[in-house]
Amino acid sequence: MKDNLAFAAHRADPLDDIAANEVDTDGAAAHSSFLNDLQVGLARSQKSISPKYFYDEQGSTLFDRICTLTEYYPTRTELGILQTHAHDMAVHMGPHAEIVEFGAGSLHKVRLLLDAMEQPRRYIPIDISGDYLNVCAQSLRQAYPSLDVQPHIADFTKEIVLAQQAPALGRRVGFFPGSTLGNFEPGEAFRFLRQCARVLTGGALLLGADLVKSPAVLHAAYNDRLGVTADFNRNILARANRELGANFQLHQFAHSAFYNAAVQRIEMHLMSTCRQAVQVAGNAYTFAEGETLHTENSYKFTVDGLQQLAVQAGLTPGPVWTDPARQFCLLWLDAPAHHAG
Ligand code: AVJ
Repeated sequence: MKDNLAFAAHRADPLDDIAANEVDTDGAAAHSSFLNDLQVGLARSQKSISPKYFYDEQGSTLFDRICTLTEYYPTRTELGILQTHAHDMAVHMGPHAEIVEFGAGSLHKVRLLLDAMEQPRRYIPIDISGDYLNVCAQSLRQAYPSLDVQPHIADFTKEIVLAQQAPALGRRVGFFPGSTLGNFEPGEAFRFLRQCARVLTGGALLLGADLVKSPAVLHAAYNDRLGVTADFNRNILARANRELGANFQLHQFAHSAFYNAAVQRIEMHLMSTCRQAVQVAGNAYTFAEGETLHTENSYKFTVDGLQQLAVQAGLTPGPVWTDPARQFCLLWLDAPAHHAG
């Protein structure tokens, strides 16, 4: 397993992070971890930065545009699966369930579940981007006046701390759509699922995952003709300029996205088109011509592979919902009530 890539930067020992009660709840902490992670990432031989920093307000807006692109099949495919099978999913959740969503996006997907559920009790969207989260939560409250909406500003790649679920009310169901799990390295995905088994004890996880498919389809999805994905990729540099006073010359970094079939993932990079130096908070970093900053991995999955990983993490596979072309899937994973730890 590679450990020099996205998400590795901010944890010396990922297992310790699971135990630590460390949650970013204010902008200052988020700011300093971006600066620290960027400086650490730029000092590596393969320069890298975690894709979680894509999502400031402008990055979130660009991502919402990606989701509407013809080439980007995952969002509409997952929405189609949710539309077709929401009732079935809601039956598995049972009455008075609460939904914990990891990485709340536009909140569009959860509405499909809420509309099908029998008296949903509470909705807890967890996201690192507090401003965006609060705007989205407010609109959801207006649409569902009787729903208890409790946004939780946190970095769920580090640690999830939630109040214990009151017993006998309804199940707690985790919702992790969009194949965001694909941003994790395999070991991190395992630890995340194990954490879900703990936080969701007695409930379940509804997990969306993008499936392995033709490299041409994958390539097009991350190299759209309008260049929105390129803008999204470069926004991480624009954000560093805005927030950290860095001086990245955006036009001197080319968008590069390709499918690495050996490890079943899309890799996104920003490639320096010339030899150049960049300043970040008083430090200079040089890029050779053609050198890249690795910004994202997006792993693709098989249903079998994911279910095996889930079992190892203490979850019990249930139904699988997919589209006719089997491009994307949603997995039901029960979190047994007597999970140790
Ligand atoms: C949000 C991680 C699922 O990997 O497809 C979209 C992010 N990056 N286009 C993905 C993304 C480039 C997306 N995930």
